[in-house]
Amino acid sequence: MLRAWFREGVVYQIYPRSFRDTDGDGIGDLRGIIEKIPHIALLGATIVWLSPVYASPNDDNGYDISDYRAIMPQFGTMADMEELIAKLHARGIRLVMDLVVNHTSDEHPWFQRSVKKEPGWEDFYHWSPVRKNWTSFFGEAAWTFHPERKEWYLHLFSRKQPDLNWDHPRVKEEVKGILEFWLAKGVDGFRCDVINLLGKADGLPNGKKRLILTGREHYVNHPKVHGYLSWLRDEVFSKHDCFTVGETAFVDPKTALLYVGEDRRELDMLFQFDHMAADCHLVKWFVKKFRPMNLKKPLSKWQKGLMGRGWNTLYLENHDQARSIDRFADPALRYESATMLATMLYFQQGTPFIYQGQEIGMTNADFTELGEYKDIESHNIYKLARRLFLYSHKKAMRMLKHSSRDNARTPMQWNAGEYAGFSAATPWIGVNRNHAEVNVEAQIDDPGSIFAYYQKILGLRKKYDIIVYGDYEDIGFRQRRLYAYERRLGDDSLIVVCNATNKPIPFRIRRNLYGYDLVLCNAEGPAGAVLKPFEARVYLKRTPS
Ligand code: TEU
Repeated sequence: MLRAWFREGVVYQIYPRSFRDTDGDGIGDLRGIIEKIPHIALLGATIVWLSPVYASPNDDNGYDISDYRAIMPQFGTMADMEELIAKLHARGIRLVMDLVVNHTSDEHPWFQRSVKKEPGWEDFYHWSPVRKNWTSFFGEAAWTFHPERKEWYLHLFSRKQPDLNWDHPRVKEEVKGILEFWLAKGVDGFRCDVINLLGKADGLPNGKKRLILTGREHYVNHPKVHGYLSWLRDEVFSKHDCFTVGETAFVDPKTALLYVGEDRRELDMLFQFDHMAADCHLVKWFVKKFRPMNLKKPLSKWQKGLMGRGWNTLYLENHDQARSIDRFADPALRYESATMLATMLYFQQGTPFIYQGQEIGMTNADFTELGEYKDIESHNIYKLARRLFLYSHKKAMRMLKHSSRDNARTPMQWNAGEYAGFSAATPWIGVNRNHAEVNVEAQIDDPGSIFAYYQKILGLRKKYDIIVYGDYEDIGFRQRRLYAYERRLGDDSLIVVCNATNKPIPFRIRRNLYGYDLVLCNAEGPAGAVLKPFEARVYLKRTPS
């Protein structure tokens, strides 16, 4: 694999709305991110991924963009944005923007022109004289009648997020202009939102009736998408030292290589979702009991599936997913859980993505009222569960508690003060009451904290090439409660061993550890013949060069 900064780096994802509010409106802003650059640098992250900060009516918290070249006033000004880019670069930290071009806001001037059928704009979006049966990711119909144009338009997400028609020649040109605008400002790359949905089947035919996403066979990984992405790579990405990561639900390693294969390079890497189904049936709302094997199998599949041919992303959290400690470990053993999950994941092959708050072990929201949830997806799914599945309020609330995206969107917990040091005003969304003990200030100087452990991991990644470029092989794969694997690079070997459960297990791996050094362990005391609950160890054997 060719060496690259985006392969050796570590990405820290910021959801600006919930990161740090400096102007007292209860909403995070760009100056808050500028203020916290030292925190990002201290963690050891080398790339920041910023969820959308463009002008938006916030129907989907910024993923509904009304002007790609303007900053949402709640977040600040373009001058703030330029200062953020400069100050990140001054610390050797690169910036990746969120590129949302499958759809725009219905308040974007493009959509207004298309509604009015202005010449050249009539089919800038997907319109139909008749309704289609597709359903949306947000639990509603995906086609809505527009009273002014008197036709139906497609929106795979909310009604205020109409899908662009990428077959219209002007769409690619407009997106090229947006990319070049931000690259000229010094941006180092793009996280490409739902990028494998851009292509829609000719004629937009009705889909096979499904419980989830009727019509998806007509747009998920449609072959057209590769033409669009190759064009963008040739016209833009290949002309800059810039990095692209695609968000691509519904891919397997074989399909993924059509996007990220060394021979394709449409994208540099992608987010797949197989391991996000470790605690649910197909979609996150239908919860199933989590078992470590449900995580081990998909992650191992992707390590082997892309090895030597493509590049993985390593993530367990983002702004759309509930917190990993609650889902894949035990909030009652927060330190052990957070550090075991981090060890299990971040010594694999791929670029690590750390979501704000993950580095201090933040956990799911502690909401009890429906009104505390703010996410459009959560409210739509609540209504659907009550109306269609006849769920009781209690059962529907249990669903939100487990899977709402708001679990990841409570304000970043900086200290034990009111509103966790996020804001001086009442935040747009409730602060987790556990901020009294779970916060940056309580951990920053504690060598035994989750934050300190993350620093150690990132330090080891910087020190040893084997962690970035070594190959991957499972160890003791059939031991259900053990998650162990080996990385090899030349004659060097790194062995990671994790007890993925809250019960002690015997330390039994068929590998001779003679000549290995224990370079990391999340448990106190001697590394003996028993792995304590959620105990994780990393052994390294380096042959003198
Ligand atoms: O998410 C795509 C998507 O499918 C999400 O709905 C996600 O898979 C789901 O919530 C997980 O259960 C992207 C953005 O990350 C998300 O925030 C946006 O709402 C969505 O696209 C539309 O832009």
